[in-house]
Amino acid sequence: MKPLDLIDLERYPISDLESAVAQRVIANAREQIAAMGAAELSGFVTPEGVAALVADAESLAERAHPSGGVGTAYLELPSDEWPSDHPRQTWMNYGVRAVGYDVIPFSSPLRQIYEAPEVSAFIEAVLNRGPLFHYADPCGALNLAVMGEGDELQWHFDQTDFVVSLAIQDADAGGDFDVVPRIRSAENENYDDVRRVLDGSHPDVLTLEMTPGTLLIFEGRHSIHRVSPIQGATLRHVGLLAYDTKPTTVSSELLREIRYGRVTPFDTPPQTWPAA
Ligand SMILES: O=C(O)CCC(=O)C(=O)O
Ligand SMILES: [Fe+2]
Repeated sequence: MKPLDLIDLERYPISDLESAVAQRVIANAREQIAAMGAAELSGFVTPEGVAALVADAESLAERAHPSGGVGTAYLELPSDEWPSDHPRQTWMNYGVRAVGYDVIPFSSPLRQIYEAPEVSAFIEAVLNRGPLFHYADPCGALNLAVMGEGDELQWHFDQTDFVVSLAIQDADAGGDFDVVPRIRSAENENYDDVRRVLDGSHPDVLTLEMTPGTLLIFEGRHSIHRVSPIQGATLRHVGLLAYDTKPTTVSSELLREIRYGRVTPFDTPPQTWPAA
């Protein structure tokens, strides 16, 4: 299958962005982002495409590097000046396994979708922030995030302006993508409301469906979000497609070490998993 064969081109005619249908899809996605910080494009990948992505994810999952521990909503070490009950000092558990870009073979349908120029052009049109580039990090540009029983991602704000994710497989229970849209802004941290999210008393938590095949374009810098703990034996698979408005941005070596267990990427995707 070619990458565009995996995508529902009738609903999402991304190879003809000037068409009336594409223009409507783009306008609708922009409205969703303005209202809730996220555009949820359900059925972006066809059921046959999802089946191909699931088979691929199942074969890649054993290569995923596990990381876990505790983190804060701000993804940084808090300074001691904050009181111990402050959101910046609130530690939460996380656990996730990641397959890095350098390990994903050229034949992977996930990789083919990421590398299809039509997909990038469509996302660029929706975000409307000028030219977009594939993230330049050899490990971080494209990830398969694998989450199993007990894995979760703590409430956090992203350090990037946007994240594009592709839902591949749901867990039996849990693994929901929960979000409180636009809870903070560049001018106002709104710690009182953030505290309510962290202690479970915030009234306006939205759960986004993320049915397999959904493409989610999400602005996470100002919208706090989490992945709730996974229950059951079925793995949750999500593809994370990274872009940047600059062509040269890469991850720090520390982040690579934590997330992928190595600093130096493979030159080409290895055919067999190297011994540890
Ligand atoms: O796995 C997901 O659905 C979201 C991941 C996420 O929030 C992140 O990578 O920052
Ligand atoms: Fe995030």
